[in-house]
Amino acid sequence: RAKHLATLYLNDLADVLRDAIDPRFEFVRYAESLAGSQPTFDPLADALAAPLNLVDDTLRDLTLEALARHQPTMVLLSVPFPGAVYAAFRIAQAIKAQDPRIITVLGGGFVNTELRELKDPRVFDYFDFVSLDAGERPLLALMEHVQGKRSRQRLVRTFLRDGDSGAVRYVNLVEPDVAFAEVGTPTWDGLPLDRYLSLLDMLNPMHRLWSDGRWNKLTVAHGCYWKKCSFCDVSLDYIGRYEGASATVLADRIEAIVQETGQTGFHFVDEAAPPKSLKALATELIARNAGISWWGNIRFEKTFTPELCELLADSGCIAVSGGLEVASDRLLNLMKKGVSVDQVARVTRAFTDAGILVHAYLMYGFPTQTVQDTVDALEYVRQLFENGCIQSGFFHRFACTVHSPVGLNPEEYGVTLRPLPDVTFAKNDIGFDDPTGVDHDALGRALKKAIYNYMHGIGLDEDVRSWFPFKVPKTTVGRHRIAKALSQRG
Ligand code: B12
Ligand code: SF4
Repeated sequence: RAKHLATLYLNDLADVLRDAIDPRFEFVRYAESLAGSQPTFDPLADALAAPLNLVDDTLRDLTLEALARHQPTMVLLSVPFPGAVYAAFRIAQAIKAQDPRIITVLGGGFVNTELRELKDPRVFDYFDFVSLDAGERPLLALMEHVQGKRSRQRLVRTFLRDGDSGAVRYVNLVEPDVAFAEVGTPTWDGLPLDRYLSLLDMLNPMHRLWSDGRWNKLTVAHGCYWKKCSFCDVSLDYIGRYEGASATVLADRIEAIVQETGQTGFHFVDEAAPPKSLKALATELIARNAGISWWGNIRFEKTFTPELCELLADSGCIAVSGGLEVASDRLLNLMKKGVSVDQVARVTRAFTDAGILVHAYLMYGFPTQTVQDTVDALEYVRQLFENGCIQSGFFHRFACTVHSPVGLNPEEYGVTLRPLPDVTFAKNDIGFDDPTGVDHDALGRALKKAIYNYMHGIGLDEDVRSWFPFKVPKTTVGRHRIAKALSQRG
């Protein structure tokens, strides 16, 4: 509670910064709208041309301090989300103003997702190179280029500005990526690990895992072994290219990280950690008596038997999150999730019984979703809480992206895409029309209110219609449907 109150106090300070200095200020998602799905670089260019405010000034001072300390010849900036982009460009701007000879390179999840059709040469006033997808091979090629051992034409998955025409070029000499088993162990060497903010703005235990305290980050595999869900960016390398590593390699990485950081908490940042690898890893961790705690994303698939959940718990698993998406068998089928609501109930209950916290990612507004589907999905969610299957959840509004099966083949999902303007910068979300014509915003507000209360154990025995401020149909789901599914546990 003390930490929560301290976080609220920090949030008040953020309000002061927002009102007095920079209306875009946030601890996370800073100036996110300048970058996310922004077809042109104009908004970001305007923001970067504005005089530095107090926050920008502070960032510039920190950048210059780091330059003085490390004297780099090349600086790599990683932008995972749109909310990290503005700061990355401000850092690059400060570097180039200080010493234009320092080579700056941009990469990371945002770039991999949104900048695949980059055409605006102004980006290269800040960055010399922009790299797509897994960074190891492109970076090795770039280093050889910098050392004069490789021409610009032979770079790997790299955007650059052509010296003669000034136009943006994408160079991709096809070379195999470094295998996941060979990429090595992540390092945090030199970072002030004790000085990151630990925030606790929501008392929900899963939200707490995301923001409070520090977890070593590691992936169990590269990509997703399922790669079928129709709302997911399965056409992108970080989902679509699946590669694993042996339990010995993973456990060696874990031991090396514990040794370096002195910290034993791990967040496996896979989109969906593969159950077979988790089983092998858990067995190895127990054999080595590794003494770590870990959590991560999974698919709620039937391979996670009660016995496997017990094994994972014994190896240090404290929480899992996974997609139940729209709790409706018709829609789970349409989205090719490969799970049913009953199966999710049994799997989540097995995790809970093993003492592992379960968070469900939920979705609304999927193509063809009706008001009845939404009411029924909420009834399922209510029963999952009531039956001790899940302890935490969040409803996200479905967003169609250009890289997902829905965005690529909208007709298969009964929707039509709205045309996009010419894209020279970021491309990701795309508007669509669903003939169902449901007001998902209004329904979404009710869903969010309901789940917030369920997480606090409130309103679990009320009719789900009571959360909606307007008339909705009665649920068609039997009142004891989940209890029945659980009793059929084999
Ligand atoms: C873990 C994760 C989170 C965690 C982060 C916890 C943490 N503190 O680390 C949590 C749950 C908090 C989170 C939150 C969000 N996330 Co997230 N997250 C991920 C996820 C699954 C893994 C990231 C990761 O660590 N990968 C492992 C590392 C090793 O890979 P990597 O960072 O991509 O790096 C490789 C390459 O990109 C490249 N590379 C990286 N940087 C650089 C730099 C240079 C110079 C070079 C050459 C190469 C290079 O080399 C690396 C090694 O190959 C990714 C998807 C994914 N699979 O990557 C989404 C992802 C980054 N998240 C995404 C989103 C949208 C969000 C949210 C906005 C979701 C939301 N609506 O709330 C929030 C943002 C929160 C915020 N602060 O703004 C999107 C971003 C897409 C976009 N449009 O930009 C991604 C790509 C997933 C997706 N498609 O939806 N996320
Ligand atoms: S949503 Fe998750 S399980 Fe489905 S394809 Fe994407 S990463 Fe894999």
